[in-house]
Amino acid sequence: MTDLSDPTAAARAAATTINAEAGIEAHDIALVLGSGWGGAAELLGETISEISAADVPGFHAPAVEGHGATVRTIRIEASGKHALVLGSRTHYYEGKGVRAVAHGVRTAAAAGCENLVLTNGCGGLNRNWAPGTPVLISDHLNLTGTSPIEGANFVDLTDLYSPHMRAIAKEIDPSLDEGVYAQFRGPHYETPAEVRMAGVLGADLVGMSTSLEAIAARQAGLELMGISLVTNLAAGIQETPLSHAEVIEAGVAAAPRISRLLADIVSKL
Ligand code: 8IG
Repeated sequence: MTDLSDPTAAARAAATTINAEAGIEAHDIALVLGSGWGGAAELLGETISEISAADVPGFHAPAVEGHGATVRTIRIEASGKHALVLGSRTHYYEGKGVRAVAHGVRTAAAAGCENLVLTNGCGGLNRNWAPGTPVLISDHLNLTGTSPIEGANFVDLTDLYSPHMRAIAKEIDPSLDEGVYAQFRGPHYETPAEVRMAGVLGADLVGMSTSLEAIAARQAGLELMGISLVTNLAAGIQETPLSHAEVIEAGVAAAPRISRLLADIVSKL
């Protein structure tokens, strides 16, 4: 088990392993693939190397079934750039601490990436977003009560979700909606009252990842975008209780379309 007591050193160690495995000096773009997004990698180009996340210093085996577990390097066919595809993430609700949550993003920066695409599956507050609808993240509400940043580092979060990258995404699919993502701690889903609260606060999407990673990414100097797959209407917005099976099912059904969308966006970066 890699010691994360020095997060920068841990990220450097992981990046060294990944770059060496791929036989390249640096990667260009990192992708974190959340629920439903696993199919995008194949469409990007040729996989140069793939290792189990468990073999990369500081990474953990995924806690949730349906989340991939490899770290892959892909040569993007359209641009010749190298994508670092993180098929799993550590969620804050796993209780491993914020260093574990931020490690993937910090590793991406240490591996040379300048751009980052964070994907997730989440609940939607907008009734017009049927399960399977992709939504660009315009901003977030971090409701976890914590930060991945340690010490007196007052990191600015203006335009955290790159307007430039969002514009590229909307060029590819002009029908893409945008929304504010609220990260709850989880792992329980929200109560209907909490979903109403999030709505009053300005949230359009509710999830359990992404915000903390985005903050760590900004600190690391990455230009990032976030894109959510609405796999369910948030609690109380839909009539029936939420189930993880339903989440997986919506992801599977939407996979071809959102994989194509993500690959097209990344090809333009
Ligand atoms: I997938 O409705 C998925 N992840 N917090 N709420 C929260 N996280 C989620 C949800 C949801 N759906």
